[in-house]
Amino acid sequence: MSAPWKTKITFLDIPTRVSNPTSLNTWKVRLVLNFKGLQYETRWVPSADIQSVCKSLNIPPTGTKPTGDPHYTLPAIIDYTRSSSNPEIISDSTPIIQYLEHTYPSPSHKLFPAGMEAEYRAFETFLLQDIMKHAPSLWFVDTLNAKSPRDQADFRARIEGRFGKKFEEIELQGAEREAAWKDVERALGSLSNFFPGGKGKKYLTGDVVSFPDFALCGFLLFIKNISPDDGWQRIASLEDGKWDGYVEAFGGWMAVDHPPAEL
Ligand SMILES: N[C@@H](CCC(=O)N[C@@H](CS)C(=O)NCC(=O)O)C(=O)O
Repeated sequence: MSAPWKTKITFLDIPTRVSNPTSLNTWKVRLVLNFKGLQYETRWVPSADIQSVCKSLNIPPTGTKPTGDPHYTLPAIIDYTRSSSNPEIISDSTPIIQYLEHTYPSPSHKLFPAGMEAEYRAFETFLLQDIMKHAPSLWFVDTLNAKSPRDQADFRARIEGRFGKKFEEIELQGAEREAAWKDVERALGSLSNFFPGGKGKKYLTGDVVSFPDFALCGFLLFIKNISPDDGWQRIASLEDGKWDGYVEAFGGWMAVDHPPAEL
């Protein structure tokens, strides 16, 4: 879908040492930027620099750390389209997508069809709580390995501080790991309960893409990019390759405008 807007948007994403970005939250926004055909330029910000860069650009924090300090995260966008001196500055993936949808709507395609708000919110909570709760147990080592050497040191120190144990001891092994995977598979298998109208269709809610699809595809791209030979193989083998086909349906919206500089 190509848009009539000539936008000037800076999109802040996190570089990795694998061939693609890996953050599910930044993918969610990048997919929407591409889907809407908006012009943007990626600014690559190593995760160790997120706080300092966000502060310097007046990007608001998205939460509060357990210490009470503000928590800065990516994605964020700075939209200079309407004003180069007073741009719109937005953080947090869902508010960013709501802003993009409101500011650059398509007359023929609503990402948030009316009346679906409660389902969408419940779905986001489900994705974060029922699936991403397993990230430390199943995917932290792959996440660490995908980061640049400097970000690896930063991530390791933060995670070990938060969990109070060595990084390598956080992931589950053996039967416990298998049980966690089974729970992820169960959760993925139950997705159609949220959107019964999408059963057997191309996207979650039916034949056209809508907001929850970008969130789900962001998660699937996270796994596909951090663990192409293990985690992704496992997900891709479910339900006769359903998730592989699902991600393929986003192929046109996965472009990365320019790669990160040498890490
Ligand atoms: N609620 C935020 C969460 C974003 C988030 O957690 N981003 C991660 C990357 S996937 C991040 O920036 N982490 C940096 C940090 O925790 O210091 C959103 O949906 O955008």
